Amino acid sequence: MKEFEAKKKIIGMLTKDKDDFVSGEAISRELEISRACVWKYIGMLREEGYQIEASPRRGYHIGAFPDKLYGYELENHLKGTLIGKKHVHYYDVLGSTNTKAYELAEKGEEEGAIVIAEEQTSGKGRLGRKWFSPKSGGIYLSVILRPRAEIDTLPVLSLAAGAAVAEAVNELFDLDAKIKWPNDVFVNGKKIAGILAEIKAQPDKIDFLILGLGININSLEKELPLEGTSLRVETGRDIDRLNFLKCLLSHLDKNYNEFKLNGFVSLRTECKRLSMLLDKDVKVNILNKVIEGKAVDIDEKGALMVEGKNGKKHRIFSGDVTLCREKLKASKGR
Ligand code: BT5
Repeated sequence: MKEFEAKKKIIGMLTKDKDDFVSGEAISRELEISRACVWKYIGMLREEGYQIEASPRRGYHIGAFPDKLYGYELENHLKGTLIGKKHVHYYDVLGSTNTKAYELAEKGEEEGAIVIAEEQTSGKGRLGRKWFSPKSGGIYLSVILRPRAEIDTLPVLSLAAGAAVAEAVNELFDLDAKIKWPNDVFVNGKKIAGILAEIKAQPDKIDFLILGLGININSLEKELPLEGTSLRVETGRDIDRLNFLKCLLSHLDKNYNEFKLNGFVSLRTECKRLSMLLDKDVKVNILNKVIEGKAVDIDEKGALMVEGKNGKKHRIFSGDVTLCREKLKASKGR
């Protein structure tokens, strides 16, 4: 049995009834491994930070969990059926989880596999920008997807991922997270998460899509750029990252399923409900062009519709958006 599977099963047995002890014999029987092997895995888990008490007569009991996203706890606690259910690739440090996921996908890793790192040394944003990824401050996650869909339908998956982050924040906390088209999640006017989708495709077929999510969880203000915030900063308390990850993966799985079944139809309604831009005056930077106007819709392909002062409607597929209110605030601050 592979090491990850064995540890996952042991944690599963020890957390079934957290107050109970589980005998070494029961674990050895269930996993079909020797008692010595059970002892070896328990030792490894302890080294990874799990507090596991051993009593000669009663067996093993789990006391405390480390603040690490190893992923052993995921399979049994996720509501969804695909994302994060099977393969979790965990790293203490990576350059970028998206780059690692891309490499794994090229080698054939399955849809639904996830890559998680405690820290990224070259976390990527869009267009060569950087993503601040302080150690254990956030969740740095990439999901491998292999959608059977037309390539022009894929941009909505970034929106669906942003919606999943906002849904998880709003489910677990008394906060009002909003999505900012095309790939940001905001809380109280500051950026709490960003999404980076990367695609490998042939003219007639999508090989895979890597959906990268960076969410600021316990990062401190001083570890983030001025425009960023974290759940800890907004709630004033330490957040259980594993609990948030479970909730996030469940929403991500739900939204991806919805995409596979019905495309962007009901996801569009949800994205519009969560949007912080609709009905607001915005300025959109698209490469060397700037469009100003009111954000009036997110259309059926996920494009942002902006109505200019002259009534002309612009259909925007990518770009950086600022709220005109933000511009005012920024200029007042100077
Ligand atoms: C994004 O790009 O927002 C996409 C971020 C995706 C990060 C994840 S982490 C897991 C996976 N692996 C990766 O290597 N990346 C993905 P963009 O819209 O271009 O925004 C980047 C801008 O956000 C930067 O230029 C900063 O202004 C700001 N920023 C950087 N780090 C931030 C942070 N931790 N919190 C808030 N804002 C940040």
